[in-house]
Amino acid sequence: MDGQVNLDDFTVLGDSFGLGSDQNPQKWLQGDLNYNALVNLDDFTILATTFGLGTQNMLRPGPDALPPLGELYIALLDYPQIYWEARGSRELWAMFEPFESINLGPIPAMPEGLRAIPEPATTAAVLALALAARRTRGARRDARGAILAS
Ligand SMILES: [Ca+2]
Repeated sequence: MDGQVNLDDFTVLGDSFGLGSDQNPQKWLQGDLNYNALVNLDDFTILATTFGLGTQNMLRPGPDALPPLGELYIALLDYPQIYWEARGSRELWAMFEPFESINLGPIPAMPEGLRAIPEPATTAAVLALALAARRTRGARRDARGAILAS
């Protein structure tokens, strides 16, 4: 973090990603770019948005030169957690999608934690809706039954 946003900053953020709590607040120097003590996708979004500003792309000169975000995309492939969280954000991912299509490296496997979360949550939500619907139907039938009985 030296005034230029570059791959060193991403590495720092990547190594702190997911860390931070009230007891263990992360610092700006550790990648907490929005000063909320946590290092998460919000911080990565800030980094990605400002990535390459104030610097020339010196990483890969010549015909293979990529824009800075392309270099960030390649670095991202080594951080599955950030990669998959970033993919989950449509706005953020729009910045990286062009690089995904030119096959710059193997896509990391989705981390266990991320794979486990969405599906049971969806299943639970569907079940809750189904139960609520059944309860509503049951209640209506009861009410009608009560009217008929009286
Ligand atoms: Ca933060």
